[in-house]
Amino acid sequence: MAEHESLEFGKADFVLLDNVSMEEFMANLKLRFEKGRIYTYIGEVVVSVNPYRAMNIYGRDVIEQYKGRELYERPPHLFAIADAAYKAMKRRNKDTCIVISGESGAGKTEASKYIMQYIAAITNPNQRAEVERVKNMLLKSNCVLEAFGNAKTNRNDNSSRFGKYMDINFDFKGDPIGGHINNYLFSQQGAPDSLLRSLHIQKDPKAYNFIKVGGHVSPSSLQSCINDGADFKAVADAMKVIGFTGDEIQTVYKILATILHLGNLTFGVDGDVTLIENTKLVSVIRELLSTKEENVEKALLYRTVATGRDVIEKQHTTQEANYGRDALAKAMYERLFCWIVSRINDIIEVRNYDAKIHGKNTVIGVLDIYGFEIFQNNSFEQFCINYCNEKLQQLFIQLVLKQEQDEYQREGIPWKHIDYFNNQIIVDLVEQQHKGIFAVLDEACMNVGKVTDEVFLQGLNTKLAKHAHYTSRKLSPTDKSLEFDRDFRIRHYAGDVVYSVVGFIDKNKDTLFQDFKRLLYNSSNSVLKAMWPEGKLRITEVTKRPLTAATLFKNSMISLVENLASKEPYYVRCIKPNDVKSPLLFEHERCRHQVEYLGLLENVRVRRAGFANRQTYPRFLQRYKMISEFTWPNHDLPSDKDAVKRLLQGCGFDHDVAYGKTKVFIRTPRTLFSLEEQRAEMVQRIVLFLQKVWRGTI
Ligand code: AD9
Ligand code: MG
Repeated sequence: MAEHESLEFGKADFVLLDNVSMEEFMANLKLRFEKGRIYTYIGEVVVSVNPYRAMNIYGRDVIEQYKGRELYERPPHLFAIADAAYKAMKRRNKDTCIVISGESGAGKTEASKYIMQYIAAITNPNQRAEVERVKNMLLKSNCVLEAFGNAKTNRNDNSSRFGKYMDINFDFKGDPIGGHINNYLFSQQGAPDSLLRSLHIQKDPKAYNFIKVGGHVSPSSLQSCINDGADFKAVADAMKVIGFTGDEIQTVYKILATILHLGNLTFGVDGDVTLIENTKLVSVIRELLSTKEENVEKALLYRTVATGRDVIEKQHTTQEANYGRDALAKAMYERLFCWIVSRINDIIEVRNYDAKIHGKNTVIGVLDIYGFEIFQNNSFEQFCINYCNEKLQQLFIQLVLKQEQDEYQREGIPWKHIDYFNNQIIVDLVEQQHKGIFAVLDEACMNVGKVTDEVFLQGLNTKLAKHAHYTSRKLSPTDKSLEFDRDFRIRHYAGDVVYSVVGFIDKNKDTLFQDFKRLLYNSSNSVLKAMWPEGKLRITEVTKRPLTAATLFKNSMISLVENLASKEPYYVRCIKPNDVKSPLLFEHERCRHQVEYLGLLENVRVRRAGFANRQTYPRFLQRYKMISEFTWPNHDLPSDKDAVKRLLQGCGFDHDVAYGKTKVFIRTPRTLFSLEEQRAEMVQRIVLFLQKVWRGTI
């Protein structure tokens, strides 16, 4: 129950709805959005609706209002959640995490930035230089990652093309002393074009003049081909501040330039010989990569294959050469991004060993990850994203229920089981060994002989024919939603999604020819070389297949969830109100759909089935003592618990509450509501009384 919020703005907590129905939920969400109240609670979960306009609610003054306060004392806000996570960490010495979810453009990244800003603002009151340095680096690293990892898409002008989890480490004083970033990138995401767009580099050949042949790339000339030049300058500066060396920054430019040139490279044929049409570009690329010219050409036109003990060179067809070139550009960009993340991690890692060994070192994690996606055409990427959301939903179910249960247990309150849909069955459908979808996909990729998407689909149909959450065109031929033979459908917790198998095999395999890895490893540029350690292996030494994209993703999701599960979670659920970035438009159906698949109604129900509100006895008294003669202005009962009992009995609410060891639990929101109303009335009376005293009329 938040202060300073009147009903004119709707209910600040969905738990307070008269009836938990979709209609009431939506009406409240809409009303609040229209009144500029973009945040609403479900207990301790923040539901946020993207306002698509600058809100004057993130300033220093607002930060001050939330600092050290309890959740319900102020209007719902991200700062309140950030503060709750920070307080829990500091007071109870617990690792906490903030999980931000929602679909593309819903406001996750913005939310994560406000949360970081809040934490930066409330820590280090003594202005310790070392802590300021760490804070600065953490904030700057965000800027660099965004520059390389975000792109303009049709859904979001600044879309994160990677999921990000950032741990911030705090010392015993509660000041940040370091951090660590994990990124969740798809091995096969995006074409080089879109990756380049992410840097605002135009694909206009005229813009390529910035590279002076000779390998020197000057930042200022690079800028001239960047739409938003100042952005890139800021990024280079940020990299310098974080601690990237001059050589490293130069190499970053060179890699970006190489990717640009690769995009311009074309292949042709002469008889049965495949050749590069614009050979001048090969020299440029050679310069940029500090390798030998013939090696570049060879890697682009041939692949080395080991047949038994023999090693032969096989010429690419033009199609293969095109494919190889694109794979190289993608792989270079991905590797660059991952390298940047790992360099940032080296730099922001907790260095203060004293703090590590002697002091307590606790963590707040912030997860900004892609939400559930249903597109017109859903492919491997959507499949992974939606699997990720199944994992997070599973965690949410476990933790929300577990947390409630733990708290009731701790406080000695009887607990009654709540029914909910457990999506473990879908998680298993995807990740189970041998018969899960990822396993079937990996198996199909290992096939000798025919490796096609169709073979994969057949595998699914055989292994999963009876699974309640899986079907396909073959298994349900009359189903209208399955339009094509290539379609299969998963019944996700958030709804049905039809996927097309086209591209699954390709996207799952590491498609980069070994020759490129060796080429890059053999560069005399030590920074570049270090990015490609696997290029060290000779062709005959490459025995293991690299892990598939599905396996890598699955492993990273499993460890992410393990990590989150070890922490106390706080949730931010972001909703996108419309598809046209309008601050005014609340598209009902669009929002309803999100509320549905984020499981928000279920969330409200779980929350209400237990106790809507809980407060420690002293806190409760502080807030409501004026409504009872037994407690105002002070009570003379043996304990605060007795006083709270007396107060609630006096108001006739005794039947609706449970008394725990340290907290009072209020079952229905209505009770809390009445208490609030009575309180407001008393406050009003007291104010009037004081005014009279003041004016001397009493
Ligand atoms: V994606 O999955 O990375 O494509 P996000 O991260 O959910 O997506 P983002 O935070 O980038 O979305 O928000 C999209 C845009 O909405 C921003 O660029 C802002 O223009 C706008 N936005 C989001 N949140 C706020 C806010 N609290 N105040 C004002 C906002 N504008
Ligand atoms: Mg984002």
